[in-house]
Amino acid sequence: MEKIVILTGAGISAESGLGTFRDEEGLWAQHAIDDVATPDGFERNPLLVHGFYNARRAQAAKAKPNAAHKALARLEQEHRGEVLIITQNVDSLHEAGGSRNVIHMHGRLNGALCHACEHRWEAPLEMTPTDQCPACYETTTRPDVVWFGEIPYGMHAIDPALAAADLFAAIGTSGNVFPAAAYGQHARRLGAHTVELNLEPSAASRDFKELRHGPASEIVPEWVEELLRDQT
Ligand code: BV8
Repeated sequence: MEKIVILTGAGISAESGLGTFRDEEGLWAQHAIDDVATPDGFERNPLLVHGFYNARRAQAAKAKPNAAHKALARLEQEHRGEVLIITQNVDSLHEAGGSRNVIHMHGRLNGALCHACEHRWEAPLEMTPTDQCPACYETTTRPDVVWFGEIPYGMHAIDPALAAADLFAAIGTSGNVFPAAAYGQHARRLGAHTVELNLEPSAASRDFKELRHGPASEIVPEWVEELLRDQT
């Protein structure tokens, strides 16, 4: 398996203490998606949305990568071919776990963006609606994340990577958010072997040839161990 492409979602960071979205006590249970993860929601109430992201930024700052993040970094280091992680997560636990080749398709909690001049910088722990953009001084700053209705980042790199993949894995994602939720079906149609590693079957399980269910911190290291053993 030369080229390995791995899509990750909130489930890979669950055991690091970061909330998922759709589990019963998940982030969306406490906040309406429309209010905190859409441009209109931000327009309506920037203080509420900054508060939502400030709380997650503070939580993410204390979180540590778990055995699943570290196993994927080991795979990138020891696998002979290329390993690319496409993450829907806005935390930086893949990088903290040692992964280098990571695309944050839904943006990053630690990123800040100016709506007026498109300048990007490392976000402070707390962002407020009156922050000034360091480049144009407008008070049009926002978290550099991709909200519903906005175009995900990295599409120019993601599509060719899916086409070239020999192995596509989805880890810790419920398969509810597009375009990521269609990547398994897409990669399979383009010839990749597909595997889903998740706590339980997802909405996209039928797209995957191989299903491995259980906590990521257990099943991901096992899976990586097998991949590296088979390559010798
Ligand atoms: C787009 C922001 C066009 C950052 C997020 C109607 C109107 C408008 C749009 C649409 C529409 N219908 C469909 C769409 C498209 C829309 C969409 O998909 N809507 C859904 C709700 C139907 N998508 C968009 O708008 C996207 N943009 O389509 O632009 C376009 C597209 C392509 C090309 C050109 C143009 C933008 C989507 C991005 C939205 N932003 N977040 C943030 O706040 O974090 S989405 C949000 O959900 C997060 O990014 C999150 O990553 C993502 C997906 O959730 P998951 O990661 O899967 O997390 P979830 O909780 O759902 O699942 C966790 C899983 O882990 C579970 O299965 C659980 O069992 C498992 N798990 C739990 N614990 C463990 C575990 N697994 C293993 N171990 C454990 N311990």
